[in-house]
Amino acid sequence: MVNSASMTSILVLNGPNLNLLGTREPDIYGATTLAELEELCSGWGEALGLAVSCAQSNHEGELVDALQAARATHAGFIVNAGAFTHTSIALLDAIRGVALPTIEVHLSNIHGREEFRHHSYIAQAAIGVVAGFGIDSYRLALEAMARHLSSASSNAGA
Ligand code: CA2
Repeated sequence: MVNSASMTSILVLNGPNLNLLGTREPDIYGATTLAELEELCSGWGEALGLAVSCAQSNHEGELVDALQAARATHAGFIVNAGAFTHTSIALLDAIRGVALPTIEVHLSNIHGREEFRHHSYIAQAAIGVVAGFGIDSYRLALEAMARHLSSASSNAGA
């Protein structure tokens, strides 16, 4: 049993329509529901020494609020902003403003899809992007976050 009080907290934030995961378009987004994905993220995080909390909203302002509110209690963000990835300067500004390490994730390979999905505003503020591996994109992002945070802390004061 890991003591979550001693673990680094990470917020996994999902944007619009991701509450529909597992219910439609399984050919693109897979058959795993959002609740199942959140449970998996908690388990993957725990194995990496990360306490994962999860949130989802269909509303741009609520996503901005969630990022700002998490600043005091979290060490980094894994963000799938859904379609707001391609449109939202507000989310870009929020991630820049909060200034915590952020990894952008996508279930699908946005670069292999329609042209309008190729550009991401979020990517400009992210330390990295993982896309195209279905729910494994989140697992890979959590692994990358754990490595990033541990190398950042071992370099602190160097
Ligand atoms: O591939 C991803 O993770 C996306 O962020 C998903 C967004 C899309 O707009 C981005 O371009 C790429 C769409 C999320 C919609 O999720 C649904 C899930 C199940 C059924 C319908 C929509």
